[in-house]
Amino acid sequence: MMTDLESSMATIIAVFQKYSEREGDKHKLKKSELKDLLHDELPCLIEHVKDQAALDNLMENLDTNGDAECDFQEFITFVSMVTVICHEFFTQGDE
Ligand SMILES: [Ca+2]
Ligand SMILES: [Ca+2]
Repeated sequence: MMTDLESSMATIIAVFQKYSEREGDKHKLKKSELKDLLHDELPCLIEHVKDQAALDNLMENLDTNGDAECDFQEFITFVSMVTVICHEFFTQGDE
């Protein structure tokens, strides 16, 4: 029996793998896989990543080791950033 947090972490890993294993390196997201993931899993966010230039820019920012792919560590950094922004959004005005 997993806790909510444990199952959330397992879900993030499963979502990453679902897209990363589609093409090329099974453990990394190439740009087209990242695009599909954002499109299907973060539809609100993709509103801001409409054109190719915005996607290129996002990939460049995520790809901290410069191998032109997004590995799990780079992905989870991105997910935490987005989660922090969501948290701020939902808690603003509390104080
Ligand atoms: Ca891949
Ligand atoms: Ca990378």
